[in-house]
Amino acid sequence: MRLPPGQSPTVKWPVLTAGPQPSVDVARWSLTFYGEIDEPYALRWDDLQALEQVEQVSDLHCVTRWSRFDQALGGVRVRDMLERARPRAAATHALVHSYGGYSTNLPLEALRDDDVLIAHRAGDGPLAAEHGGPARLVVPSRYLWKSAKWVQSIEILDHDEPGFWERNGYHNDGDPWTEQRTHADPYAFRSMRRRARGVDDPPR
Ligand SMILES: Nc1nc2c(c(=O)[nH]1)N[C@H]1C(S)=C(S)[C@@H](COP(=O)(O)O)O[C@H]1N2
Ligand SMILES: [Mo]
Repeated sequence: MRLPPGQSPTVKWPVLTAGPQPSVDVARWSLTFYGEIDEPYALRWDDLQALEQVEQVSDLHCVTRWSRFDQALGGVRVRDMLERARPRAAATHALVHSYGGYSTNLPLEALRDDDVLIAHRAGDGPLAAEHGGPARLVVPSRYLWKSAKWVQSIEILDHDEPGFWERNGYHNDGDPWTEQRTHADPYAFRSMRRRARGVDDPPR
């Protein structure tokens, strides 16, 4: 079974972008790792190209109910990049930031999956700008809002911190197979966030 519940296959690749599309020039592009790591670093475009490249074919599942099968992708495994950053013992999560201000959160474990890439190729060409080119995160195991386009930095944290859509009603985990589309209980989610800040809950 390749189609998660509540999804329909699509042949074309829709574009979903909240807000204006940032324009990102490879001459100025960089990807920075910072936070709860022993070796913060930044990659320029040539550095990314010099790393071990992988090619894979992935199924992509958007929370708006389309699934695109067999998308060819090329790029670098995030696991390899994380290894170089040497996350500290307390590190548990990442907040991924994009050019233009988008963000999304993931557990470090999810970023270490084999098929999680910083992708810069799609089909047989460079990743198109509207799909996040020059480079985007791809996390096939989660709904596609976790796959940040125009990726700029990966912040390693010792706690979980919701990103743009996770703060705006989407589920914190986004597993397509169990249809984790939206927060089943927004009050409980906001309560978790308040506790992280040491703030009391208002009455329900
Ligand atoms: N930077 C950025 N990344 C993003 C988004 C966005 O608005 N900005 N949208 C997300 C959402 S909701 C989806 S469904 C996918 C869509 O990717 P696509 O446009 O390549 O299909 O990108 C995700 N990554
Ligand atoms: Mo989406």
